[in-house]
Amino acid sequence: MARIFSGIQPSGELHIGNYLGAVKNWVKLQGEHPGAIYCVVDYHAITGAYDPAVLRARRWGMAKSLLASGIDPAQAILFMQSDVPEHTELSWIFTTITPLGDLERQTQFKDKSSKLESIPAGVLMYPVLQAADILLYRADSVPVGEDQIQHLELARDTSRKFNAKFDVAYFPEPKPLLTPTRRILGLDGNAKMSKSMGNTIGLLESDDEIWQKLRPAMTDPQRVRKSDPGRPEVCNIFQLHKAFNAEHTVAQVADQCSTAGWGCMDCKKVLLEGMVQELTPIRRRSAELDAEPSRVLDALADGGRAARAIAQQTMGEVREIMGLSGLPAT
Ligand code: AQP
Repeated sequence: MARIFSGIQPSGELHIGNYLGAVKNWVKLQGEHPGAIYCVVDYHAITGAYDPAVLRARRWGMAKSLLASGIDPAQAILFMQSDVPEHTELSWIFTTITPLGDLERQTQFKDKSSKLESIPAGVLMYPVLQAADILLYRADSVPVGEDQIQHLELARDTSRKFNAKFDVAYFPEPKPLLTPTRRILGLDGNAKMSKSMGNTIGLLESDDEIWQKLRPAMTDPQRVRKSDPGRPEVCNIFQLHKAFNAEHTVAQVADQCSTAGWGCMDCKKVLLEGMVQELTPIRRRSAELDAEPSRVLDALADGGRAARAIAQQTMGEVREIMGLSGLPAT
């Protein structure tokens, strides 16, 4: 059976892009693949400037939001990356087989580094640590959004290089598991919805907060007046309808938009209803966890122990393969 691993950075609040592109799929997969492994990748969230108090709150908030979204510690392993030091150990080993040019070619590195005056080496090494995150559990299936495909290619290359260098068939070649909502755009309708871009809808926002964001959100730019027929296929709001509403509602929205029956505000109100229906149980579970924080801490402690047991076994085998343990042959 496939071994599932995926991670999420505690670099901000869990948003509907993360949820639709990855986390909703994690919840589905945990039922089909007992022992699926999900990680809050806090070491990935420290490559830029940050405030330790904010990071502390975000690590906790991310773990809580994942549990509220439906990650079940009885089915899946949920843990904090920095609780399992083997991630950084394997990452160092992988830096010794990763060509610098492969890292410099990564789109995310080019984007992030172009905005920085001084580039921390961690920004360049990010996909090496990500390869270690996945391969430490010898995972072969990684549920992610579309933006992670290039990083996963690098993880596959790393696996191949390690196996070839030491003439073993030890690491698998991890494949992405994508959803139909693999790339959610931000409310500007241009860039990817992203924690760092401020164009998100948080999973725990109230109905009113969501509405205040939906009201000005970009629709079909050619639809100037309510009487202009819209083009659902180019409208970001329509894409969100497909993610949050049932097929018959989506069909009605498409019809009303393209015949100018509804204006964009009417359409956004129907979207709000669909979102509220999906997000209300998540917010309720989050409030329950706020009232009982030990449930989050216990889940992370149990998950950390289970993850570490697998990680230690892998590292024992890796050290053996690499000549980093044992006595010389006589
Ligand atoms: N807009 C998106 N649409 C679909 N999937 C998305 N994911 C992120 N944004 C979208 C997926 O969510 C998972 C966790 O992502 P991450 O937090 O580890 O990294 P990210 O992709 O860099 O997320 P953000 O929100 O854009 O964070 P920042 O701004 O900190 O860089 C991944 O599976 C990702 O594909």
